[in-house]
Amino acid sequence: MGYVWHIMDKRADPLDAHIVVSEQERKNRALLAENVHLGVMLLHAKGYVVLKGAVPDSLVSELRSSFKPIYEDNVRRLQSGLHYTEFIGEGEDSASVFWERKSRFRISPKLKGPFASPYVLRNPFAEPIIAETLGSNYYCKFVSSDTCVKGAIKQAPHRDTDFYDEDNVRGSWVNIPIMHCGLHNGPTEVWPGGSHLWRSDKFFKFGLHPFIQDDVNPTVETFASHIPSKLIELQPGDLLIRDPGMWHRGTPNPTDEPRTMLTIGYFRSDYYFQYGDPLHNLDEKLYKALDPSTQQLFAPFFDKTDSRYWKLRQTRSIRSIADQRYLGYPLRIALRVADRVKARIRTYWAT
Ligand SMILES: O=C(O)CCC(=O)C(=O)O
Repeated sequence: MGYVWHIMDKRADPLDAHIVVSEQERKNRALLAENVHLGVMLLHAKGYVVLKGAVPDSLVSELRSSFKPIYEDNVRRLQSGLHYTEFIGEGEDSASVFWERKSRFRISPKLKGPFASPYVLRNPFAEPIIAETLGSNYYCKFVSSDTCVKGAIKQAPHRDTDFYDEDNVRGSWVNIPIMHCGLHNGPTEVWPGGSHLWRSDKFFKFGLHPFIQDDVNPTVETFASHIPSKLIELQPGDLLIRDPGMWHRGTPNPTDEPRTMLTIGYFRSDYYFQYGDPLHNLDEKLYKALDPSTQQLFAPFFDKTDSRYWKLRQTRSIRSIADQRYLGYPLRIALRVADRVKARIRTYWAT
């Protein structure tokens, strides 16, 4: 078989076996067919796949140096009290939109400079794997990032999307480390091998709700402790594709240096994911300046004839009220109550 494996020695953990993009594949900007097939099957069966050498070193350096002042500016805004981040809030002229919870920053950069590179937005090596998984007309709902700083807690194991309860997965996440995201600085822990394909009925019946991120979730934690997990190490140049349904969590970063990876969310064209806002990344001008291959990923949000255009604006209107610190309070309470009622109804139907 022509697969290229990255195995340190014969006793190595198979979960450390990744697809290494060869020199020739890099030159052709395309994976060999057998690596595409392997990538699709790993994403399908294991829940994630790592492509090594999928992002040029020079681009990673540029991403890192461009991200640094954005992060520092956000920290300044946070420390000065100018930015109320439980709900997103936005500085109009800013290079990003962000929120922070328990020492984890979610920063959505504007898509210009290195952040607009096709290697970031529609990576040529990830593209055929995602297209096979989601259908070739998949779209991008957000380009965000996960920056974990000292003080962050170990998150509860969680899914980023609801149970599928059907045959199709609905999305794929791409993580691009802009630095060494190793075992030393808060690696992502994953529950590989099918957790994304688990169905909801027993979970709801027994009160296991795997949707809490930045807090504890003892029932889910106990359950997850009986199932093998893996801490994922990512080097600059690596690209991780993962199923947002795969159970995972962020872990603490004990170092003084913030750990950042970009997180990009893609979805099947027939599924609308509520979270994420491409207008945090793009306005009309930035959208028009995108490379045509990447522009298409965001087209639903700039085309008035597409229902996703209107759904996004409707969500934005509700959020603009909810985001107001005092005036939005009743609406925030109502939304939380609605979530709880929904969870109760699901538990009721599952029992
Ligand atoms: O930062 C990480 O390693 C993962 C964060 C995460 O899983 C999340 O916030 O959903």
